Amino acid sequence: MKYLVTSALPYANGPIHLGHLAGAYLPADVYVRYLRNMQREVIYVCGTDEHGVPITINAESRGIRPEDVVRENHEKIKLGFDLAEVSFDIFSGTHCDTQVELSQHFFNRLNENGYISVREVEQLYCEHDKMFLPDRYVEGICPICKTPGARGDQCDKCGNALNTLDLIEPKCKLCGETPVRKVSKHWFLDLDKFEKRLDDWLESKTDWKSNVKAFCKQWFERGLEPRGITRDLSWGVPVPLEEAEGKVLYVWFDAPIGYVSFTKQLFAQRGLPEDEWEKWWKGGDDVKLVHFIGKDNIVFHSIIWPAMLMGQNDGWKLPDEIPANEFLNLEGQKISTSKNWAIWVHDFLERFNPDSLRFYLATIAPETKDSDFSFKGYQDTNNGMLAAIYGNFVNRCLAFINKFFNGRIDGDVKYMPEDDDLWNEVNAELKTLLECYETFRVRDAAFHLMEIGRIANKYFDTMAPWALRKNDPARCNGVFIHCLNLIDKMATAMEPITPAASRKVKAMLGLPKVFDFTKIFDKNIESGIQLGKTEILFSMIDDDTIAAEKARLG
Ligand code: B3M
Ligand code: ZN
Repeated sequence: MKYLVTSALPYANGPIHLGHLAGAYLPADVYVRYLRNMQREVIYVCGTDEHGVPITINAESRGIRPEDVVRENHEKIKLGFDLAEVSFDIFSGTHCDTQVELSQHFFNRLNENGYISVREVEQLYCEHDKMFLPDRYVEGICPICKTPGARGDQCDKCGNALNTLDLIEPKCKLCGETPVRKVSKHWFLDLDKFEKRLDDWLESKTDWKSNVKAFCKQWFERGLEPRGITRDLSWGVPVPLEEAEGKVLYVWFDAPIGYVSFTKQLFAQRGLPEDEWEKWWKGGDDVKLVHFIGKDNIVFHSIIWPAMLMGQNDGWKLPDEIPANEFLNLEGQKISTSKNWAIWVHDFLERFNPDSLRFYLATIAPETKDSDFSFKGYQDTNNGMLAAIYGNFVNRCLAFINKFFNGRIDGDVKYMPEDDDLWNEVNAELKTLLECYETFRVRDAAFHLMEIGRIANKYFDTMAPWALRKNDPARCNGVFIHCLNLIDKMATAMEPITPAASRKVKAMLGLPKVFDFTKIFDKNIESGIQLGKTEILFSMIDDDTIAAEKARLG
């Protein structure tokens, strides 16, 4: 079995915040690291989503080109992911030739296979700017709550989704003039033609998360209808038809195709044969395709994208798993980039340890319902769990061995029956932990990791090696061999969530930085071990630091 894992493509219209990281990237990265540690074949692909109207509006308002907006944000997003140690095999972007080629191919196949229809649609047109105005290019008075400043697609005041043509006194956002109504031709994906196949397919996914199932059910109850997949814009993938001059594919049509383009680019970079990517995307049951997303992307990944894949009629895989997460709030409020109620990943990680952020986000992962990031929670998790349980165990053991044994455990070793009890308990936790990783339960994984830390500290306290050192040196050695093996197990087991700390611990133990889950129940350390240099794993976060972070919000 091969694993093809993706995370939702972040829009190249701004940096990513902690809500993004917690929803679609950290859980995927934990899963991917787990798979790699299980020695399974896996690729993890992602990149920025670089088309769409918000990017062109942003560019126009700043008097720069969409390319520039994209490049600037791609760099910031990538920096955030690098600092957070999200381990993509490739992080590309959709504004590229591979994407144009593949997206046009997808469109053409759907068209040839009879899944695309054409319609005339009435739209607003600006005579001054000589262009059709996509919904976000129009502002006016909301027809529902009568507040001025409503956008063509939505009124922020009353929250209702709007139809651009219903806006009262619509104005072009570019020049302020009143647009006229004009008919434009658009192409539609006939989703209705996939209704039965999609429904059967979704029905077969009995173990999928309930949020995904519930969302799809609503859609089927309303009935599937053709969806517009073209826009009157110049920024995007041109519609590959002569009569569609000046039109591009809707950003949500080309975005998921990015997963395929990036796979193709990845294998090209690796110097593999041209058709390698097809072995993955058309690899049938040999491949498990897993899309990690936030809940706002469910319909695109579980209905529209599968329809696009089905409609190719030539052996494309359908998603096997769609772990969709709920949202992360911040200090009890919805994250809002416009109100500056957000924490930017690239900025935050200039000041904080990525492992402690990753671990805290794992403990509050919004898996079944929205959850809340609080600075107090972050501080408590870092200080009370990572530093006080994991860090403390590592530190107390290594400090003792350094102080009394010069960093080396040597000579006779005595083991006792209670050591077996220790390992029975620890191995049971490890077994559960692997199941959590396999089934995308990051929150539970973090819990079981701390359980192992608690068991380890309890063993140390009960064995009281400080007394054994004088009375029974061989038993003291035995206890420390177990403790060092516990440290080694924890470092291995925690790698998917706290990779940097795991690398540090391996170095402190004088071991190679290998995290092999297929050998997780074997013990690596015996008498004769020489420790490497020790360092602090997690430092405490104090109240002033937290107060300063809070003051930055809003
Ligand atoms: N860029 C939407 C989002 O970031 C979109 C995801 C595309 S995944 C193919 O919410
Ligand atoms: Zn205008």
